[in-house]
Amino acid sequence: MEFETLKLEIADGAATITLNRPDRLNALSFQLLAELHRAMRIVAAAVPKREARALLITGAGRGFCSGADLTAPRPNDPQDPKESLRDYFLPPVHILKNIGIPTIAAVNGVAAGAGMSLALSCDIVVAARSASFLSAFVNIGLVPDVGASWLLPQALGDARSAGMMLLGEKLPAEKAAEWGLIWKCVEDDQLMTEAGAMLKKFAAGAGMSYSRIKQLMRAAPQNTLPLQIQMESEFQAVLRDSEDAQEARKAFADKRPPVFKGR
Ligand code: T3D
Repeated sequence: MEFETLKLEIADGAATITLNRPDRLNALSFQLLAELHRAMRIVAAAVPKREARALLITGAGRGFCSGADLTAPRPNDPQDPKESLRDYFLPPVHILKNIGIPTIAAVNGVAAGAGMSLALSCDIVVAARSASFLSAFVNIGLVPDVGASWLLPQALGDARSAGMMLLGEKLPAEKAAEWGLIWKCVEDDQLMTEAGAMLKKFAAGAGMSYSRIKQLMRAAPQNTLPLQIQMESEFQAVLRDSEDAQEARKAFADKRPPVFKGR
Protein backbone atom coordinates (compact mmCIF):
# COMPACT_ATOMS: atom_id res chain seq x y z
CA MET A 1 0.00 0.00 0.00
CA GLU A 2 1.52 3.28 -1.17
CA PHE A 3 2.04 5.93 1.51
CA GLU A 4 4.83 8.46 2.06
CA THR A 5 4.24 9.57 5.64
CA LEU A 6 3.03 6.38 7.31
CA LYS A 7 3.20 2.63 6.99
CA LEU A 8 0.15 0.38 6.92
CA GLU A 9 0.38 -3.36 7.37
CA ILE A 10 -2.52 -5.79 7.58
CA ALA A 11 -1.62 -9.41 8.32
CA ASP A 12 -3.45 -12.24 10.10
CA GLY A 13 -6.30 -9.93 11.09
CA ALA A 14 -3.97 -7.39 12.71
CA ALA A 15 -3.65 -3.91 11.21
CA THR A 16 -0.74 -1.66 12.17
CA ILE A 17 -0.35 2.00 11.27
CA THR A 18 3.08 3.52 11.95
CA LEU A 19 3.23 7.31 11.66
CA ASN A 20 6.45 7.85 9.77
CA ARG A 21 7.90 11.36 9.94
CA PRO A 22 10.46 10.68 12.68
CA ASP A 23 12.51 13.86 12.07
CA ARG A 24 9.38 15.92 13.00
CA LEU A 25 8.36 13.54 15.81
CA ASN A 26 5.58 12.43 13.42
CA ALA A 27 3.94 15.87 13.30
CA LEU A 28 0.60 15.89 11.51
CA SER A 29 1.21 17.56 8.15
CA PHE A 30 -1.78 17.82 5.85
CA GLN A 31 -0.25 15.02 3.79
CA LEU A 32 0.03 12.77 6.85
CA LEU A 33 -3.53 13.60 7.88
CA ALA A 34 -4.84 12.78 4.39
CA GLU A 35 -2.85 9.53 4.33
CA LEU A 36 -4.04 8.64 7.82
CA HIS A 37 -7.62 9.15 6.64
CA ARG A 38 -6.96 6.90 3.63
CA ALA A 39 -5.30 4.25 5.82
CA MET A 40 -8.22 4.35 8.26
CA ARG A 41 -10.68 3.93 5.38
CA ILE A 42 -8.72 0.88 4.16
CA VAL A 43 -8.76 -0.65 7.65
CA ALA A 44 -12.48 0.10 8.10
CA ALA A 45 -13.26 -1.53 4.74
CA ALA A 46 -11.34 -4.65 5.86
CA VAL A 47 -13.41 -5.02 9.04
CA PRO A 48 -16.62 -6.55 7.56
CA LYS A 49 -14.47 -9.11 5.67
CA ARG A 50 -12.73 -9.90 8.99
CA GLU A 51 -9.39 -9.12 7.35
CA ALA A 52 -8.82 -6.45 10.04
CA ARG A 53 -9.88 -7.56 13.53
CA ALA A 54 -7.69 -5.24 15.62
CA LEU A 55 -5.71 -2.07 14.96
CA LEU A 56 -2.51 -0.72 16.49
CA ILE A 57 -1.17 2.81 15.96
CA THR A 58 2.40 3.77 16.84
CA GLY A 59 5.09 6.21 15.77
CA ALA A 60 8.46 5.74 14.08
CA GLY A 61 11.53 7.07 15.88
CA ARG A 62 11.55 8.70 19.32
CA GLY A 63 8.13 10.39 19.17
CA PHE A 64 4.58 9.10 18.93
CA CYS A 65 3.13 12.27 17.37
CA SER A 66 3.90 15.95 18.08
CA GLY A 67 0.49 17.22 16.93
CA ALA A 68 -0.19 19.69 14.13
CA ASP A 69 2.88 20.35 11.99
CA LEU A 70 4.01 23.83 13.00
CA THR A 71 6.88 24.14 10.52
CA ALA A 72 6.17 22.48 7.19
CA PRO A 73 5.10 24.66 4.28
CA ARG A 74 1.33 24.54 4.00
CA PRO A 75 0.62 25.47 0.38
CA ASN A 76 -2.81 23.89 0.44
CA ASP A 77 -3.67 25.03 3.92
CA PRO A 78 -7.38 25.69 3.99
CA GLN A 79 -8.19 29.35 4.59
CA ASP A 80 -10.78 28.75 7.26
CA PRO A 81 -9.27 27.08 10.37
CA LYS A 82 -12.55 25.26 10.96
CA GLU A 83 -12.05 23.62 7.56
CA SER A 84 -8.63 22.27 8.56
CA LEU A 85 -10.15 20.54 11.57
CA ARG A 86 -13.26 19.42 9.71
CA ASP A 87 -11.51 18.28 6.53
CA TYR A 88 -8.16 16.97 7.80
CA PHE A 89 -7.82 16.36 11.55
CA LEU A 90 -11.26 15.02 12.38
CA PRO A 91 -12.07 12.50 9.58
CA PRO A 92 -9.41 9.88 10.51
CA VAL A 93 -10.16 10.27 14.22
CA HIS A 94 -13.88 9.94 13.52
CA ILE A 95 -13.27 6.54 11.88
CA LEU A 96 -10.93 5.54 14.71
CA LYS A 97 -13.55 6.39 17.36
CA ASN A 98 -16.31 4.53 15.53
CA ILE A 99 -14.54 1.47 14.16
CA GLY A 100 -15.98 -1.81 15.49
CA ILE A 101 -12.65 -3.48 16.34
CA PRO A 102 -10.33 -2.94 19.32
CA THR A 103 -7.77 -0.17 18.78
CA ILE A 104 -4.45 0.18 20.59
CA ALA A 105 -2.11 3.16 20.75
CA ALA A 106 1.47 2.05 21.43
CA VAL A 107 2.87 5.40 22.58
CA ASN A 108 6.61 5.17 22.04
CA GLY A 109 7.47 8.81 22.83
CA VAL A 110 5.86 12.20 23.27
CA ALA A 111 2.18 12.46 22.28
CA ALA A 112 1.48 16.20 21.99
CA GLY A 113 -1.52 18.29 20.93
CA ALA A 114 -3.61 16.49 18.34
CA GLY A 115 -1.12 13.61 18.66
CA MET A 116 -2.26 13.17 22.26
CA SER A 117 -5.91 13.31 21.11
CA LEU A 118 -5.12 10.63 18.52
CA ALA A 119 -3.60 8.33 21.15
CA LEU A 120 -6.44 8.90 23.62
CA SER A 121 -9.00 8.13 20.89
CA CYS A 122 -7.80 4.52 20.89
CA ASP A 123 -9.50 1.98 23.17
CA ILE A 124 -6.29 0.90 24.89
CA VAL A 125 -3.26 3.13 25.38
CA VAL A 126 -0.02 1.48 26.37
CA ALA A 127 2.99 3.77 26.70
CA ALA A 128 6.74 3.37 27.05
CA ARG A 129 8.17 4.62 30.35
CA SER A 130 10.04 7.40 28.51
CA ALA A 131 6.87 8.59 26.71
CA SER A 132 4.74 11.53 27.79
CA PHE A 133 1.41 13.24 27.13
CA LEU A 134 1.37 16.96 26.45
CA SER A 135 -1.68 19.17 26.00
CA ALA A 136 0.52 21.51 23.98
CA PHE A 137 -2.27 23.68 22.59
CA VAL A 138 -2.06 26.36 25.27
CA ASN A 139 1.68 26.76 24.62
CA ILE A 140 0.92 28.01 21.12
CA GLY A 141 -2.15 30.06 22.04
CA LEU A 142 -4.82 27.50 21.06
CA VAL A 143 -7.48 25.47 22.85
CA PRO A 144 -7.37 21.66 23.12
CA ASP A 145 -8.96 20.13 20.03
CA VAL A 146 -9.69 16.84 18.25
CA GLY A 147 -11.64 15.87 21.38
CA ALA A 148 -8.94 16.62 23.99
CA SER A 149 -11.15 19.02 26.00
CA TRP A 150 -13.68 16.19 26.39
CA LEU A 151 -11.35 13.20 26.66
CA LEU A 152 -9.13 14.66 29.39
CA PRO A 153 -11.89 15.69 31.86
CA GLN A 154 -13.71 12.38 31.20
CA ALA A 155 -10.60 10.42 32.13
CA LEU A 156 -9.07 12.63 34.80
CA GLY A 157 -11.76 14.84 36.32
CA ASP A 158 -11.53 18.62 36.60
CA ALA A 159 -8.47 19.17 38.78
CA ARG A 160 -6.02 17.07 36.80
CA SER A 161 -7.38 17.89 33.35
CA ALA A 162 -7.38 21.62 34.13
CA GLY A 163 -3.75 21.31 35.23
CA MET A 164 -2.84 19.54 31.99
CA MET A 165 -4.79 21.86 29.71
CA LEU A 166 -3.84 25.16 31.38
CA LEU A 167 -0.22 24.45 32.31
CA GLY A 168 0.78 22.70 29.07
CA GLU A 169 3.40 20.55 30.80
CA LYS A 170 4.40 17.02 29.88
CA LEU A 171 2.67 14.27 31.89
CA PRO A 172 5.10 11.32 32.13
CA ALA A 173 3.72 7.94 31.05
CA GLU A 174 4.05 6.47 34.52
CA LYS A 175 1.93 9.27 36.03
CA ALA A 176 -0.56 8.97 33.14
CA ALA A 177 -1.06 5.30 34.07
CA GLU A 178 -1.28 6.12 37.80
CA TRP A 179 -3.96 8.74 37.04
CA GLY A 180 -5.97 6.38 34.83
CA LEU A 181 -5.44 8.34 31.62
CA ILE A 182 -3.94 5.26 29.98
CA TRP A 183 -4.10 1.50 30.48
CA LYS A 184 -0.46 0.78 31.15
CA CYS A 185 3.12 2.05 31.23
CA VAL A 186 5.80 -0.49 30.32
CA GLU A 187 9.58 -0.48 29.96
CA ASP A 188 10.68 1.06 26.66
CA ASP A 189 12.09 -2.18 25.27
CA GLN A 190 8.87 -4.03 26.15
CA LEU A 191 6.45 -1.64 24.43
CA MET A 192 6.09 -3.35 21.06
CA THR A 193 6.24 -6.83 22.61
CA GLU A 194 3.35 -6.02 24.97
CA ALA A 195 1.33 -4.06 22.43
CA GLY A 196 1.96 -6.72 19.76
CA ALA A 197 0.75 -9.47 22.10
CA MET A 198 -2.42 -7.48 22.80
CA LEU A 199 -2.98 -6.95 19.07
CA LYS A 200 -2.64 -10.69 18.44
CA LYS A 201 -5.01 -11.49 21.31
CA PHE A 202 -7.64 -9.09 19.95
CA ALA A 203 -7.25 -10.43 16.39
CA ALA A 204 -8.01 -13.94 17.69
CA GLY A 205 -10.71 -12.84 20.16
CA ALA A 206 -14.50 -12.71 20.14
CA GLY A 207 -15.03 -9.92 17.61
CA MET A 208 -18.76 -9.52 18.21
CA SER A 209 -18.14 -9.04 21.94
CA TYR A 210 -15.56 -6.33 21.22
CA SER A 211 -17.78 -4.36 18.87
CA ARG A 212 -20.77 -4.53 21.28
CA ILE A 213 -18.62 -3.60 24.30
CA LYS A 214 -17.41 -0.55 22.39
CA GLN A 215 -21.00 0.42 21.53
CA LEU A 216 -22.00 0.06 25.18
CA MET A 217 -19.09 2.23 26.30
CA ARG A 218 -19.95 4.91 23.74
CA ALA A 219 -23.60 4.94 24.76
CA ALA A 220 -23.10 4.88 28.55
CA PRO A 221 -22.38 8.61 29.14
CA GLN A 222 -25.68 9.60 27.46
CA ASN A 223 -27.80 6.74 28.82
CA THR A 224 -29.66 6.35 32.10
CA LEU A 225 -28.89 3.11 33.98
CA PRO A 226 -32.23 1.49 32.90
CA LEU A 227 -31.56 2.35 29.24
CA GLN A 228 -28.03 1.01 29.47
CA ILE A 229 -29.26 -2.22 31.07
CA GLN A 230 -31.81 -2.59 28.28
CA MET A 231 -29.08 -2.16 25.69
CA GLU A 232 -26.89 -4.76 27.46
CA SER A 233 -29.81 -7.19 27.48
CA GLU A 234 -30.49 -6.72 23.77
CA PHE A 235 -26.84 -7.32 22.89
CA GLN A 236 -26.64 -10.33 25.22
CA ALA A 237 -29.67 -11.91 23.57
CA VAL A 238 -27.92 -11.66 20.20
CA LEU A 239 -24.52 -12.83 21.41
CA ARG A 240 -25.73 -15.71 23.58
CA ASP A 241 -26.85 -17.68 20.53
CA SER A 242 -23.88 -16.75 18.38
CA GLU A 243 -21.51 -19.41 17.05
CA ASP A 244 -18.67 -17.85 19.05
CA ALA A 245 -20.52 -18.07 22.37
CA GLN A 246 -21.46 -21.69 21.66
CA GLU A 247 -17.86 -22.46 20.70
CA ALA A 248 -16.62 -20.80 23.92
CA ARG A 249 -18.92 -22.94 26.08
CA LYS A 250 -17.89 -26.09 24.20
CA ALA A 251 -14.19 -25.18 24.53
CA PHE A 252 -14.67 -24.57 28.27
CA ALA A 253 -16.16 -28.05 28.66
CA ASP A 254 -13.41 -29.58 26.51
CA LYS A 255 -10.74 -27.70 28.51
CA ARG A 256 -9.20 -26.14 25.38
CA PRO A 257 -8.90 -22.56 24.07
CA PRO A 258 -11.86 -21.44 21.94
CA VAL A 259 -11.48 -20.73 18.23
CA PHE A 260 -13.55 -17.63 17.43
CA LYS A 261 -14.92 -16.86 13.98
CA GLY A 262 -16.71 -13.57 14.57
CA ARG A 263 -20.14 -15.14 14.00
O1 T3D B 1 -6.02 23.81 12.33
C1 T3D B 1 -5.06 23.67 13.09
O2 T3D B 1 -3.86 23.59 12.70
C2 T3D B 1 -5.31 23.57 14.56
C3 T3D B 1 -4.91 22.21 15.05
C4 T3D B 1 -4.12 22.09 16.17
C5 T3D B 1 -3.77 20.76 16.67
C6 T3D B 1 -2.45 20.71 17.46
O3 T3D B 1 -1.91 19.64 17.54
S1 T3D B 1 -1.81 22.10 18.18
C7 T3D B 1 -0.31 21.53 18.97
C8 T3D B 1 0.83 21.42 18.01
N1 T3D B 1 2.00 20.81 18.62
C9 T3D B 1 2.81 21.46 19.44
O4 T3D B 1 2.62 22.61 19.77
C10 T3D B 1 4.04 20.69 19.94
C11 T3D B 1 5.29 21.38 19.44
N2 T3D B 1 6.48 20.59 19.81
C12 T3D B 1 6.98 20.62 21.07
O5 T3D B 1 6.49 21.25 21.97
C13 T3D B 1 8.22 19.79 21.27
O6 T3D B 1 8.83 19.56 20.03
C14 T3D B 1 7.92 18.43 21.94
C15 T3D B 1 7.57 18.67 23.41
C16 T3D B 1 6.78 17.70 21.24
C17 T3D B 1 9.17 17.53 21.88
O7 T3D B 1 10.27 18.24 22.42
P1 T3D B 1 11.74 17.64 22.23
O8 T3D B 1 12.66 18.57 22.95
O9 T3D B 1 11.75 16.22 22.63
O10 T3D B 1 12.03 17.65 20.67
P2 T3D B 1 12.30 18.92 19.73
O11 T3D B 1 13.77 19.15 19.62
O12 T3D B 1 11.46 20.07 20.15
O13 T3D B 1 11.73 18.38 18.34
C18 T3D B 1 12.48 17.51 17.51
C19 T3D B 1 12.28 17.96 16.08
O14 T3D B 1 10.89 17.83 15.77
C20 T3D B 1 12.59 19.46 15.93
O15 T3D B 1 13.11 19.64 14.62
P3 T3D B 1 14.67 20.01 14.40
O16 T3D B 1 14.98 21.20 15.24
O17 T3D B 1 15.41 18.79 14.86
O18 T3D B 1 14.77 20.24 12.92
C21 T3D B 1 11.24 20.11 16.02
O19 T3D B 1 11.16 21.34 15.35
C22 T3D B 1 10.38 19.05 15.34
N3 T3D B 1 8.98 19.18 15.81
C23 T3D B 1 8.51 18.91 17.03
N4 T3D B 1 7.20 19.15 17.08
C24 T3D B 1 6.85 19.58 15.86
C25 T3D B 1 7.98 19.60 15.04
N5 T3D B 1 7.93 19.98 13.77
C26 T3D B 1 6.73 20.37 13.30
N6 T3D B 1 5.60 20.41 14.02
C27 T3D B 1 5.61 20.01 15.31
N7 T3D B 1 4.48 19.99 16.00
